[in-house]
Amino acid sequence: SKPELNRTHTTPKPIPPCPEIPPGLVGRLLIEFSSLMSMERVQRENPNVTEGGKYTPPDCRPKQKVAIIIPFRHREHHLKYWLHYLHPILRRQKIDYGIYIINQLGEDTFNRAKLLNVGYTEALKDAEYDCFIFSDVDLIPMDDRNLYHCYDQPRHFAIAMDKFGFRLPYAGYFGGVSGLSKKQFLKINGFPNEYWGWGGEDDDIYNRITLNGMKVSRPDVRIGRYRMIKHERDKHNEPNPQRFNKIQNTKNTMRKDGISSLTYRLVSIKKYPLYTNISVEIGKPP
Ligand code: BGN
Repeated sequence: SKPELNRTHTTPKPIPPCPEIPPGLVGRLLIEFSSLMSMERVQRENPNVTEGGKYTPPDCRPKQKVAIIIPFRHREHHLKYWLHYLHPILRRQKIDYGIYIINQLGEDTFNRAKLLNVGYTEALKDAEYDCFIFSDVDLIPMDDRNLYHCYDQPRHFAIAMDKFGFRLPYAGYFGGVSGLSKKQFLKINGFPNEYWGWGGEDDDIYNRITLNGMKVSRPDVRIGRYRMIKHERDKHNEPNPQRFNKIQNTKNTMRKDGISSLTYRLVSIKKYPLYTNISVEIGKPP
């Protein structure tokens, strides 16, 4: 039999579960978008992120595996800042995560919620995620105590954005950054596929949550603060004139329109050092 000393040397240390509150958080962060940013710099800053934008804490076992889904088209400049700020935050938060950019190909009308459904589906083909965080590419949390994992109820993270004076714009707001467990997501049949153009899809998701007997969970208003990167209105994402009617009908549409009715054409999956890019054709409004 081997001597005791030798055995302690070769047996891997058991890794403890991650603590409820990560010890290395710093709290309020300085977020600005005026310094030059390059992907090479962000890569150099994040050598521990593995191919496709994956990370697992080396020193503890997280309870959840989190897919971060970003709907995307023509926002390369914003993506650099998002990766620059979020990778270090998520690392301090001890999150086991992967980053998925869901890129809508072509120039037909943008469809944020359908891209989020695609992200959910494609992330699950890649790994066994239990939690899905849906984030716009231009939203950066200003406090790392806003933990990017899932909660007992569907979570709204971006509750105090600079453009709304660091307050919720209305009680049922669910836009910007939100998170649902796999179970919560399936309970609402995912997100609507039929909101083409800007607005209303987040309100439809909020309706789905409350109509299915769940309640939105939110951080403290001092912690759920966000900076939005300023930008011009996107082309081919005009305000959807049907949105006012559609959000009145969630109860009748949610069972047929959702993850159960999702169709799209997968064109490519590319693994970059800091994220996975999934390019898809999702069609156009009827
Ligand atoms: C709301 C939009 C949301 C958007 C927020 C914040 C609609 C539906 C008809 C009222 N909802 O008014 O989609 O996230 O503003 O900009 O337009």
